[in-house]
Amino acid sequence: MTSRIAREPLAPVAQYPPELVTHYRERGYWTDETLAGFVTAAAARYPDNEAVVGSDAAGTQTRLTYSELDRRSSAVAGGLSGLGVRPGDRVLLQLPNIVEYVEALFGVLKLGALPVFGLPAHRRTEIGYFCQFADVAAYIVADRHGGFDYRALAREVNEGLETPPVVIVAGDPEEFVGFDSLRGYEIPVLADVDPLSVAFLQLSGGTTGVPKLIPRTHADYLYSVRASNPICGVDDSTRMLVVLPAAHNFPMSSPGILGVFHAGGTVVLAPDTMPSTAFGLIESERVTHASLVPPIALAWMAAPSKADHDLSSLRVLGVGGAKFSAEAAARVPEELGCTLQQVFGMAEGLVNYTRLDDTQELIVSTQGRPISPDDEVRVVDDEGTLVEPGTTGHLLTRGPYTIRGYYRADAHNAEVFDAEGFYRTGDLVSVTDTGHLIVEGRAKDQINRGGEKVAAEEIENHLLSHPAVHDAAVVAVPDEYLGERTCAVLVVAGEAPTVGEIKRYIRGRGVAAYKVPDRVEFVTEFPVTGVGKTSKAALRRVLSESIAAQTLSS
Ligand code: OOB
Repeated sequence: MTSRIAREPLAPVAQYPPELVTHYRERGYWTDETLAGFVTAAAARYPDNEAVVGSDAAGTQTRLTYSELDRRSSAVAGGLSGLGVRPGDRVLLQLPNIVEYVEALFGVLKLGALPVFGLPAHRRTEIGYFCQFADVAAYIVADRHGGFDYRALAREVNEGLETPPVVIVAGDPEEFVGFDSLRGYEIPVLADVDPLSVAFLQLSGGTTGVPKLIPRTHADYLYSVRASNPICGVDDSTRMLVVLPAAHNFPMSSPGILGVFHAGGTVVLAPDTMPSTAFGLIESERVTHASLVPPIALAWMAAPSKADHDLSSLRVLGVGGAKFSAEAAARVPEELGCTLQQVFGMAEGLVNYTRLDDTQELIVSTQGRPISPDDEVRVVDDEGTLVEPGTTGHLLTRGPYTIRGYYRADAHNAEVFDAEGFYRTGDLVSVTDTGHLIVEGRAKDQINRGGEKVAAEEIENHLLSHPAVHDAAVVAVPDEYLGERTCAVLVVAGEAPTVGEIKRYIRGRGVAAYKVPDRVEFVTEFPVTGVGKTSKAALRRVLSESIAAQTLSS
């Protein structure tokens, strides 16, 4: 079909020390299971169980058994191979929660190619960067979603690339390759994949000017998935509603889609995040599990339509990605009739869960404890000295499913991984005497906007490219619903642009909508620290005081 463009081999990634590889294998954490063989193995165990229920790109409600998913994903692998995609190549997925997402994911993995997980919200700047940085061979999108045309995005991205990927479109492909046309193929054998090799590149929340890519191996990731299942009560009777964008680490693996598929349960894909959509699906599909970020959990609890639906099948509600207030957490069992499970995880690895049989006090007031007995957690002060138990400090971690380095990021890796391989998470935590972590705050320069992460530096760089902006600082301001929103504080030269102009300008830079500053404030100068650097802590303080004053007076 298309002539093959030779792609760069995957760059080398930081390895786990050999003695730990042996240890993790001996403990049975790391096995020979791979994501390439994952669906075929599940189909052998549960051929006729329902694997996935959801809309396809055309909006048709679709149900696939494990055998059907196995067959369809093999066809995708064969079709990709026919397009010239080879094992080891990177394939960027940017799909909403439609059944083609799961078919595409496992198709890419079966071929031994590496998914790169884009989010539906990403735009020209992010997608162009991933394509270039990971030398992406194929880019899979839906035709339209949420009123946005992804074919137009693909055209724009490809124009800026020297070796553009082949674009595959679920739905109406226009001039691109139709996802449906891949379905005529067969892949005769599964790729022979090393379980210790990199399976995919996941996106980091990021703290730097450009997002970092996270290389996860088959063995490390599947360990976290298998070990999550019993902690979350996932088995073959599980019917899990996926409301968050499916490519996020949380709905993918904690325990997520992969956990459910490993156990032979059913994934129910929600086409949007509206509470009424979710409630309708919980009732009609007898959903047992769901994973949400705090704002959506709050919206579920507040939605009047709750009373119109039978939610009695719901057993476990996982909430994570951002801090869930103890006050809201306490209301979950009463208001939604299920057990709350707090989840504090990161795409880099470490995932903590409150246990289903923890006391109500622990479930409400902590963010859980690590999955693995071999997850090492250190809490240190600013000088790197271990703090007394119960005291707040910086969370460092290493373990059997936490990465040792980002993809192609040596300088950054030298900063965020210490000499012993511990990852500096940037989170401030305290640890209870039961080993549960409480997230107390954050030291990293990031805004957690209801679970979506925004790297301050990335947006500051965009702001600084505006001719009237002399200096820029992006900080979090408290928000009742999202927890935090972004505020751009600007020092301008000459006549100040309007707030609307600044927002339009950032949008025009081709970034995801959730990164566009919610507020814009103008100042004449920034407060500085003792060493003359902009003091974001002082800025945040001033802003939250002025917002509180505005709220009081309004
Ligand atoms: C999840 O992953 P990421 O990579 O989008 O973000 C990780 C960061 C953490 O370092 C922390 O700052 C924050 O998100 N976070 C939480 C939290 N869960 C994540 N902060 C407070 N309370 C929580 N419960 O967000 C993620 C990955 C896997 C499972 C769950 C969440």
